[in-house]
Amino acid sequence: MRIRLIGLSILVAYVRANKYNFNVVSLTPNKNSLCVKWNNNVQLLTSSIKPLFTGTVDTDKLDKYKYVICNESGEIIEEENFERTYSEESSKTNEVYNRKTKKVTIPEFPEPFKPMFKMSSKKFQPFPKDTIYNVYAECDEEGYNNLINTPFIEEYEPNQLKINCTMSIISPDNAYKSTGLMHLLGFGSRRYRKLSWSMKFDKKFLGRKSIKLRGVANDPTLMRENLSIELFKSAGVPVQSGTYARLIINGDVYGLYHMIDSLNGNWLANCIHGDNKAQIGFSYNIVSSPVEGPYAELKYLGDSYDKYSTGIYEVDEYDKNTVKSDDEPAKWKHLIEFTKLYDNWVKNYGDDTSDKAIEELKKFFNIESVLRLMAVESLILALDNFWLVMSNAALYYNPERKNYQILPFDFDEVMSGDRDSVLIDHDTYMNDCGNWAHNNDKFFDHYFTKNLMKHPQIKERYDVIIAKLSRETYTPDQVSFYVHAISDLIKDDIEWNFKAIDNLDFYEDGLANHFTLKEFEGNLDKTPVDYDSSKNSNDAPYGIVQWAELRSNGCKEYTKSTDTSNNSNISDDVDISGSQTSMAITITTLIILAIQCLHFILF
Ligand SMILES: *[C@@H]1O[C@H](CO)[C@@H](O)[C@H](O)[C@H]1NC(C)=O
Ligand SMILES: *[C@@H]1O[C@H](CO)[C@@H](O)[C@H](O)[C@H]1NC(C)=O
Ligand SMILES: *[C@@H]1O[C@H](CO)[C@@H](O)[C@H](O)[C@H]1NC(C)=O
Ligand SMILES: *[C@@H]1O[C@H](CO)[C@@H](O)[C@H](O)[C@H]1NC(C)=O
Ligand SMILES: CC(=O)N[C@H]1CO[C@H](CO)[C@@H](O)[C@@H]1O
Repeated sequence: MRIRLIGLSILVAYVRANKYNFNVVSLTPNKNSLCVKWNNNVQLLTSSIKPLFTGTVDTDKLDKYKYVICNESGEIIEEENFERTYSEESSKTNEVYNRKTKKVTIPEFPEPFKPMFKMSSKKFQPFPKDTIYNVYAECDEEGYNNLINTPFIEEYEPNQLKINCTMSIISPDNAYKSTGLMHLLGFGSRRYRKLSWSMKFDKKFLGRKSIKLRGVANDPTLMRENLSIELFKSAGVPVQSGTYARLIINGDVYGLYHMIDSLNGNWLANCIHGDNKAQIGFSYNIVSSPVEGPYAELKYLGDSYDKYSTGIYEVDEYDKNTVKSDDEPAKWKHLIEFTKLYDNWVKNYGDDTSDKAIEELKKFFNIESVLRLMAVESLILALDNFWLVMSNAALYYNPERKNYQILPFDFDEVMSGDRDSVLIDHDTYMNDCGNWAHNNDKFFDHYFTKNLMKHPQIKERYDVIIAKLSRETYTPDQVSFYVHAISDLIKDDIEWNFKAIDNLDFYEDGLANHFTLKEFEGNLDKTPVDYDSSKNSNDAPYGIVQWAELRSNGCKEYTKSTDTSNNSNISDDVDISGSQTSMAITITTLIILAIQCLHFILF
């Protein structure tokens, strides 16, 4: 009898009390708690990894619910403005307060050329496509206050302080936490109050040791840098992957950020060489100061490293197994070698239009890769990058191929027309997709790119590349399709993002923008955002689709008689898909076949 009673009570409990799990990210985690509300019940959630709050509700039936901001005793302060429906799926997902959980398909751009690099490895994959991350940091208070109040120590001297932080990154299906260091990024970007940050982790995040959080504060669409990177990728140019993230540091809510990989040794090993343990080579940042100069022109300046270490180049990565950190000559060796090789090539083959000139250049330089890079820069009209001003790019010595290549980064002055740059001819640039960057020699003579493009075969290959990109990839239709898909993903965060600036009560002379949701939407398509000094520091003279239309039409016109039937790479025609295993399988198959033949002949 006793046994039966227990059995019955278990049965009753089983029928009546179900468990419902809730996981939700707070966007005000330092101020208040979160609760879940259903029917007329409210239950407090708890947080072990901020800003994620979790909890389990025991009740017989729960269908509709909401998250609410509440205080520690469960008193409601604010409610979400929509109702959610409970499902198996929602119980396993980290949801976000006041953001609908949605699935968005982000389209890919056509890739008209042969891939040249792995771009990822087993341990280092591009970020998942339809995710917005939630990044939260608690940093050493004193160091943090120092950075946000004085991003520049002197007028042109960036504050390089590194601060200790505990960082967590919450995605729909994961909650990550690590200690590490943070510092401020960039030069131009630290003029904005919506500061850009670097995070270095003690424990890897998705195979990464560090990430950059870029504020993209000057862009009403927050998409120009994302789109630029996707275009480089579609052309097969190795470039850092990215995604979007909401950022909160020490309770300061910064808004929506572009979270991207940093160009470092780990990225080089995984994305150029396709293996997290690969030996890496040497990378040098190319740093010019437009418009007065000095410019890093990749000119040979003699064999002494101190001619190069004047600020126009920076040694970024080198093989730490073979080179000691204080061995300056060894660290600079490859930059000097490259400029010398190129100098010799210009002297010996500068006026040689035969194929021999190309054969010789190919021996030490990845021509194909730089031409693809220049074609993309041309389409987006990159005002602060390699071709126009020799900046925001790196020269990399690739030890696997034993040649040099150019790697691009930082695209925050793109798709906004010529902005009256004195380096560009305002009247002709729109339809000029070959010489637009070589229009003004007054400030520097574009020694590197001019000598490259002087060769008819190289120019011809460049024309094929830009002809194909402007017809197949960077078309108004493809671009429109792409930006609207991203808009579906981030639209609900846009107003929150633009308003966040008013709650950052530091760095008062930092530049600030107050774009609106309407401006965001219009500027995706064909509506410019005019300059309004009463609320903004920036304008956006072309919509993204509008720019794609004007520029791709200009480049189509420019290449209207280009024959694109020969789409062969001019250099580095390697096959990166075939792995060693498939090679081994082929060899085994051949051996088996040979044995069978022998067998047939002999018996
Ligand atoms: C929560 O709010 C209620 C109503 O405002 C207040 O009485 C209570 O003290 C608050 N509890 C806490 C822990 O702040
Ligand atoms: C960070 O914390 C570690 C350990 O507490 C300490 O040794 C180090 O000096 C700190 N670094 C900074 C930049 O404050
Ligand atoms: C651009 O955003 C989309 C949507 O989040 C993402 O799938 C893609 O990886 C992003 N690309 C970059 C370079 O940030
Ligand atoms: C095709 O173009 C490549 C690269 O420019 C060149 O090396 C090759 O000779 C061309 N092939 C033909 C058949 O013209
Ligand atoms: C995709 C593509 O066109 N790849 C070509 C690269 O160049 C070689 C010859 O130089 C061709 O065989 C490949 O087909």
